[in-house]
Amino acid sequence: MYTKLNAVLETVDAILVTSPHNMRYFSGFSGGEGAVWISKDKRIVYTDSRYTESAQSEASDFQIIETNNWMKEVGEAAKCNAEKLAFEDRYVSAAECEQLKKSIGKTMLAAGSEQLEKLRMVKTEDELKKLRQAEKISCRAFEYILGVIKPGMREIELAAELEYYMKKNGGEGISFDTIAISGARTSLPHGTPTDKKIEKGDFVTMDFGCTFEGYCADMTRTIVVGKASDEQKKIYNTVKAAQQTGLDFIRAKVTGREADASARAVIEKSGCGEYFRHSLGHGIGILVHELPNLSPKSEIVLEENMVVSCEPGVYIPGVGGVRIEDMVCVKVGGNENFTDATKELIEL
Ligand SMILES: [Mn+2]
Repeated sequence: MYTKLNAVLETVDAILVTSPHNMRYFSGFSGGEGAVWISKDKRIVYTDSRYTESAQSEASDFQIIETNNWMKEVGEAAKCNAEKLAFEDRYVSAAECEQLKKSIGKTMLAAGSEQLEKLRMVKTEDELKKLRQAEKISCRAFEYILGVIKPGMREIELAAELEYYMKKNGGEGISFDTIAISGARTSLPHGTPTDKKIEKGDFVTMDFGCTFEGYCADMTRTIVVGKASDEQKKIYNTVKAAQQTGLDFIRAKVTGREADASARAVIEKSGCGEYFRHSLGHGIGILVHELPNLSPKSEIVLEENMVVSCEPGVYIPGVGGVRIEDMVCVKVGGNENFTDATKELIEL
């Protein structure tokens, strides 16, 4: 992936990568501690003795320098080799930035986070395989959990069951803290699971995903425990129709804003517009939230092999909410949906 940085190296002499996810993406090194230096003629992983061996095998195209003070080493390299050094301005703390400035002397720093993030938007076939697999394991976890959910079960148990299943079935970790909420609490778009017991008649919303070889899954389903009321059916069907409209719209050459608007129009028409207050979706890769955003402000034009979520929701305070989320790969003229779990209203 470091070859993707050639475009950035037209504008700066070297790039300093320090966030764990970008170190892994651009060099292969997954230890997360240290720094990666990439210039036209040098590729270096700086890390300490705990990671030397894994760095050597994971970042085989890179020189590995074992050090307890990478900041000092980078400073020396910058002084000799770089007038202008791009760094991850969104991940370096103010204190580290001060230290870095002292260490590199007259070398100028250039903000690089946004450029680096944009390089990750279009996925390779290998990345798509990993994302597909992560989502597949997560979909199987959803099917498993349908046989487990019962009135009296606590939200936190439900979250634990989902995570346990995913790790037992090929997931290496979780993409983010599992959301499993029930009843009126489903009006909280990002509510965290509590010891509230699931009751008959509750909506249950589960937003979750595992990681597979460093790549994140992300999906959401809402079900009803017991018979759905007419109001619950109405909310569910509105969100389902909006989600389908978004899925039918997402393709190469449309903007994130247009994709968002397509699904939002369906919810607005139903009279629930004020209850859909987040954006339609986001990019997914080594981070569960990355570019491009599908939001009213996003002018990014979608390209083939970007991977995005499509996740409209309606959340009515005091009543409850529904979100349905799939993860799709943008194609010319349409998209490939990685999420194969049913969206029929499930009444358990
Ligand atoms: Mn999501």
